[in-house]
Amino acid sequence: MSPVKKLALATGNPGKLREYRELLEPAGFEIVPVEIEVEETGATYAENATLKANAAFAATGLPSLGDDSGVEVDALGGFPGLRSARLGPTQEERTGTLLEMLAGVERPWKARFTCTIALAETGKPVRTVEGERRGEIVPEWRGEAGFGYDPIFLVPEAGKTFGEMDPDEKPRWSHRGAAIKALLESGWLS
Ligand code: ITT
Repeated sequence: MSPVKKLALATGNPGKLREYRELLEPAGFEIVPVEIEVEETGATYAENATLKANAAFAATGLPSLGDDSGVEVDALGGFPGLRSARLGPTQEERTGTLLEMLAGVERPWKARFTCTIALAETGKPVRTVEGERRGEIVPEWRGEAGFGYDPIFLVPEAGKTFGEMDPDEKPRWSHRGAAIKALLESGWLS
């Protein structure tokens, strides 16, 4: 068996950390969480993911991942997008704010979730991969699994919100599952 390879992950979000562990540990990686305040000043998900990956790399010297994600609602012109973490002080308030903005807008509230992962490591430029999932926002909370906006994000093909999916089911449908798969298939981690 090849030795376990350590990967740092810059995140303060326990839900994200759980998903990286679930997908990358079986592939032979140990995820070392790095909780550092990174100001998300980038103009794109890739720039923010790069800021996070670079911060974890500076702190650990390990190959390091940064993840920047967001939900984009078609009827709101892609809002909140890059600002998904800033709609309120708690996730409950963020979800409430988004639903308030949509009140009165005709359904379905089509949306997409996107996840960009940056990899920073010694001697190489930072590289990024991306995953997305299209779906729709629903007005009531469904399910308690997952984190963030999961209970209000419906995957129509699955007939469930992310909040109603088991931990091993969400990645099969999710933006993050797709991005992590792309990262594994890139060969950059070998
Ligand atoms: P970091 O420390 O990794 O930056 P964060 O929660 O600030 O954690 P983002 O800026 O990427 O991360 O998150 C944007 C928002 O979107 C935030 O409210 C997240 O909870 C939410 N979010 C991200 N991925 C999600 C997912 O898979 N399901 C539901 N909500 C998600």
